[in-house]
Amino acid sequence: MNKQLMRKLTIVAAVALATTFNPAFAQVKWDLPSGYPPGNFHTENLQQFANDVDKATNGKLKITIHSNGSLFKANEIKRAVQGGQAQTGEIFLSNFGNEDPIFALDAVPFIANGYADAKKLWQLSKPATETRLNKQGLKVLYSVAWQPGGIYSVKPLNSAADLKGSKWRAYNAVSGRIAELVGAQPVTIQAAELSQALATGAVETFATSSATGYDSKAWEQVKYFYEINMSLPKNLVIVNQQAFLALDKPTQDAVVKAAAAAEERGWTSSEDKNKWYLEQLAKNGMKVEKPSVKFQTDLKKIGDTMLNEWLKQAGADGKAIIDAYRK
Ligand code: PCA
Repeated sequence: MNKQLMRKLTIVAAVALATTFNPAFAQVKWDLPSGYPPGNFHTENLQQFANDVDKATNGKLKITIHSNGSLFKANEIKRAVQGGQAQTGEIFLSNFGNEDPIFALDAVPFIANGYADAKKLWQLSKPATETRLNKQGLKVLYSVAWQPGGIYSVKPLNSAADLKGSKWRAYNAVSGRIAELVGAQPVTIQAAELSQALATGAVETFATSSATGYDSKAWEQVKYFYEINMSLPKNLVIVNQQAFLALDKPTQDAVVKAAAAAEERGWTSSEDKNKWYLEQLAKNGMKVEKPSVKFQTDLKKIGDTMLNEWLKQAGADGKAIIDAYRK
């Protein structure tokens, strides 16, 4: 081989190496599993987040959303991100209340009454939540609340006693505890399987947001929605810390910036869309009603019991959050 050709080949090889292995050139791909359908407001927000990151990094970080539990089921996503099977993911925080009571706080009934309260509770519980997740190798990107939870039922409900014996869809420890306290039969089902569970009659009653009732076409089996304003539990978008730290600094900054925008946008859209979701339930033939005073009072008592239980489990950190929140 002559010297000139040799030099040319060396240059070609060097350029190839630089573009393949130099992190400044490499494109990074992240998978982002979520448990909710593509048209859900959380999922739309996730997609916008991914688009923003793509744009801000000139295509260097590509995030692919896998919605509706298609890559991992809702309650498996956290472990998948911890284990690095997915770099990032969206979790329903209170699904992990059995790992740590702090994760269950936003689902405990009647602590937060509306969006302003729920935001305040998040600001106050964020440091404790982040510390725990950091210890598990996770970083919080952003968090958005679901619409205030109400109770769906095949039959009309006038008091908590009417829930007794009904097949109650539970999806985490908190909703399971509600079932116990009202004497319902808990059946564990994630949102992606709710439509099917309703169709087969496996579920007659459940508590969730207007959005999930809409996503599940609840009206096909369920006639009643009671606006209980039970809680505004949150989804959290988390990332594996190692995957995050493997990004170059400008890309990390772009992710953090897009996440902050997504958090703001998500809370606004959650609140704005609540009315629309409720209208869709009514339009499709459901009775969307305020609960009777008796029903509301019964549930409030259950909420008090659950908050006391939570405070016992959550110890000093939990008490500090609630004290600050009540101030
Ligand atoms: N929808 C999800 C989580 C909370 C909510 O409002 C669900 O029902 O599974």
